[in-house]
This record gives sequence, C-alpha cells and structure tokens, in this order.
Amino acid sequence: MANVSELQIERRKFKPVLPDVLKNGSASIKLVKGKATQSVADQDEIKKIFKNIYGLPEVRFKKGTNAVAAKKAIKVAVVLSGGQAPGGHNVIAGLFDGLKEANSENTLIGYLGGPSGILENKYKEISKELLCEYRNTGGFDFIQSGRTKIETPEQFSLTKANLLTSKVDALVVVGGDDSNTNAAMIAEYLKKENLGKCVVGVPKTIDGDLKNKYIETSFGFDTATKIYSELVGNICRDVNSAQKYWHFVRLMGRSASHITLEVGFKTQPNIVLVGEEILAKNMKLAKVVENIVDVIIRRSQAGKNFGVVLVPEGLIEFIPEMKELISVLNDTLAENADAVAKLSSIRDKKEFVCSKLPKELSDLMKSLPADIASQLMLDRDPHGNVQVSLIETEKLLIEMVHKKLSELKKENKYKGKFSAITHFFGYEGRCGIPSNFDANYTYALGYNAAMLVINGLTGYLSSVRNLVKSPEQWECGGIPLTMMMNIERRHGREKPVIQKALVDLDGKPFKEFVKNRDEWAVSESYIFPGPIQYFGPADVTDMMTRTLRYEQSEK
Ligand code: FBP
Repeated sequence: MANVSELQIERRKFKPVLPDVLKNGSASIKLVKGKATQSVADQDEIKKIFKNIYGLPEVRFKKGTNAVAAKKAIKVAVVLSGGQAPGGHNVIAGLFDGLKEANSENTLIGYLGGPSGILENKYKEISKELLCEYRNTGGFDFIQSGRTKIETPEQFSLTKANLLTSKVDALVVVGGDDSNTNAAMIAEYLKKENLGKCVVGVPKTIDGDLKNKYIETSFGFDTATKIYSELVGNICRDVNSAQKYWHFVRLMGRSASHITLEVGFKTQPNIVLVGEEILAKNMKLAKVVENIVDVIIRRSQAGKNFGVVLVPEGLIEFIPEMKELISVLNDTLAENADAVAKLSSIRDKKEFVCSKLPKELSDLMKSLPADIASQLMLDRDPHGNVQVSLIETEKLLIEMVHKKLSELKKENKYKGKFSAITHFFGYEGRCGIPSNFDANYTYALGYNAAMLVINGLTGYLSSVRNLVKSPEQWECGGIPLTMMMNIERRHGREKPVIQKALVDLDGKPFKEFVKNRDEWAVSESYIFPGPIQYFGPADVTDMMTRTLRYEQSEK
C-alpha cells in the first residue's frame, strides 16, 4: 500500500482484545449445545423451506476441553456482502488468526466483490503479510463487497461446484439481514446435498437492525453513528453560531431509525423523526409536516429562526400512504418488469406505472414532486428493497414545510423566516476507521466464527454478547439463522427472511428519547461530540452507543 496516513500506521499496532473464553486455543474451548430452537414467526413455513437446518440448538463456548477442534486442516472462504460497515477487515483478521491458531495448516481465501465472487470463483488467498495492511482499517477494499443474491437452482449448483473445485470446507458470510438470509439458503442447500460443508454468518450492518436477544448489535453501527454524530454536532454548532438556517439532515439506516435515534442522543437536535413512531401513530405526511411546522413556529416566536432536524432515510416507507404506494409499486414493477424495461424515459415509465395503480395511489404519485416520484420508481435491490438511500425525503419535507409556512404567513399566523439547507449523511460513515468497540467486536466475531466452523457447525450466526462489559468478559457462541426468520413480501412474493429489528417503541432508548424531545425542540441543548478518539482516556475511546447502554440496562 503506497500512501498510508500517520493514523493508520499507529492504528495497525492496535491489538484487539480477545474475550477470555476464546483465549488459549481451540482445544480449550468447549462447545455447549442448548435447546432446539424455533423461528420467531411463521414456524411451519420456515420449517418447510429449511428442512435440514431448521430447529438447530443455540451453542455457547465455555472454557473446557474440545477433542474435535482442528485435528484436520480446513480451508475456509470468507465473503463480504451488502453495504460496507467499519470493521469488516477485522472480521477477516479474527477469522484468520482463529483458524491459524487452531491449526497452522488451515487456510483462508476471500471471495472478491461479494457473493458474485462465489459464482465466478474469483478469490484471493489471504496471507499474514497481505492482511497486515488491513488490520484495524475501515472499508471492505481488501476483497470488496456486492449485493448479488444467490437464489436460482443454477446459482446454487454453481456455488456447490465452485466450493468443491476450490476444496473449500466452510463459507463465512459477513452480511446484514438479507445476506444472512442468503447464507441460510446456501447452508440449507449444501446440507441437503450432504457435502459436509459449513456456512456461518457474521452480523454486519451500520443500520443496527440485525439484532435480537442474542445479537446485541451488528458491527459498524458504533463507528458509523460516531461519524454522523460528529458531523451533526458540527452542524448544530454552526446553527447556533449563525442562527439563520434550518438544517434538514437525512441519515442512512434503511428502514430502521436506530441510526437517527443514536445520533439524536449524541447531539440533541431540535427535531428527531422516528419512522417507527410515525407508522405506529398512523401519521399521514401532512401530520408529519404539521409537527415540524409546530416546532418551527414555536422557535420562531422565541426569535429563533434556526434549528436542526434529523430524518431517517427510511421515513418514506413508514408514512402510511407512502408505505401503501411503495408496496403496490413494488408488486406493479415486479409484475410488469419486462414492459417497464422497454420504456426508455422515466416519464414514460411513470405514466405506465400510474396507469396500473388504483386511482387513489395514482393521484398520490402524481401529486409528489417529480424527483421524488422518479426516485420511487428506481430499481429495487436484488433482495427486493426500495433503495431509500436514493430518495431525497428531506427535500420533500422542506418543500411541504415551506408551503405550509407560506399559507400560515398569509393568514398572519407566522411571521418568521424559513431558510433551509439539506444534507444526506450515509456513505460518509460506512468506511470509517473502526472505533475501539468495533475493532474489538469485529475481531471477536471473526475469531468466534472460526471456532464455529472448526466445530463443524452450519447454519449459524456468530454471536458475541454481554457487550456492555469489557471485551474480556464477552460471551461467545452461535445462533441458528432460522431462529431469526419470518415470512415477508419481497419482489411481489412471500419469502423467508431474517426479521429486521425496528426501533421498539416500548424499548428503553425510545422512551428515553420521548422524555427529552420537548426540551430539545425549544432550547439549544445541542451536544458536540467531536471526532472518534482512538487514543486517550478510556471514557472517550471505549464509549459504546447510547442505544446499547439503554437496551442492556433494561436487563
Ligand atoms: P446493508 O444492510 O447491506 O448493511 O447496507 C446498509 C446500507 O448502508 C443502508 O443504510 C443503505 O440504505 C444501503 O446500504 C445503501 O445501499 P448501496 O450501498 O447499495 O447504495
């Protein structure tokens, strides 16, 4: 690597802390099996689809002897799947070190460019020397990532053929809910084929929505929210200095509003929209706008024509009428894919699709600003998700707020000045240098994944928990992938998927937010968290997310 920053040189020396249970080698890590498990919902359907890997027991590692571990050398392949998240390289490092510690003859390859690398059999041998450049670094550039979904019978048999040709014994899929759903499908296929090959997942996504009782957080959430919080904090300070603009900041996170809520805690802006609350209260777009306008007017009456609004990127999918429109659009686009593909301009596509929609939804589509309507028509990703990162919801809100304020002005109910600026923070946070938390967590997840495959387990997600304690005390094990599944509608069809963890409105983080938001709305309670600190007092360098702290304090 030619150009390396001073920070990166220092950061390479960082030695992630391994949980005590994973220390001293695989032969001293005992595997303890729990009870058989069930999927979170739709048990009969999920069982039918995953006949061979359904109902597996949870497993935990404990100190003890393990005679099975690593007698025979194995070859493992790792693939990074979906959006980048800080710490991916440390998963590879932990995996590599865990495998080598168990048996120096074990080998690791990395499929290139995400799951398409499996299909094209494109990979890189991972060596200690190569890996050295990437330890504790952000990004996925060591082997890159991609969003290809392996789903057709041809793709499954190609996967099998390529794993056999390359003599791969186990595949580790580092991904979010969709990628790990895909991991479960590959595990099921390989198990059915009776090939003795393992598939293990690692919970990755900055969105923070791959979590449950056993997966306390996905990696990358900590670093990404710290980066966004620095940026939002800087905006809050600018707002407070210039006192002349309203900043509307859309934050990444796909459907769930976890990122927005966490950044809200860290910076305390005037308005934080939470998509899940909007859905639960069945708030129409007009009501969302009315609530924003209410705060703007209250602040304006106090002479404050400025403020900061946080908008989760998935908001659009939670507003009831938009949710319905998107859901019908998904089916309409899937059912008419060929006809839509033949039309060249977005205008023609829009007209064609509108002609297929029920009148009410067609009218709604036509009433939206042209850009937003076009953005709603963009291709779904291979897993059937609307690409919310490309929909400029903050602009839609500003336009509507502006309209409402102008009306109120005419009626003499508002005398202030509304000047708005937009931001979208998403890609800025996905490849940051991992925080100490993420550097330790990802290394442990990778090392733990090595222990799972060494023990011949398949259809599991690497689970490292007890995260509010110091890394030495973290608990390690595996959670059956099917345990987290339910049936959802994707691409116009019912599909098994890992259930997304949305913001729980009865959970501690949301309740904490509700306690504070009125104060944040009217005052300037802004917090300026500054950049991630990698060196210095532990209170600053090892600070974990407020979300995790609140959630774990419930127990
Ligand atoms: P994953 O769920 O794959 O981790 O991706 C998360 C994410 O960063 C979302 O927050 C965002 O909506 C999406 O990826 C953007 O996707 P893309 O990188 O394909 O533009």
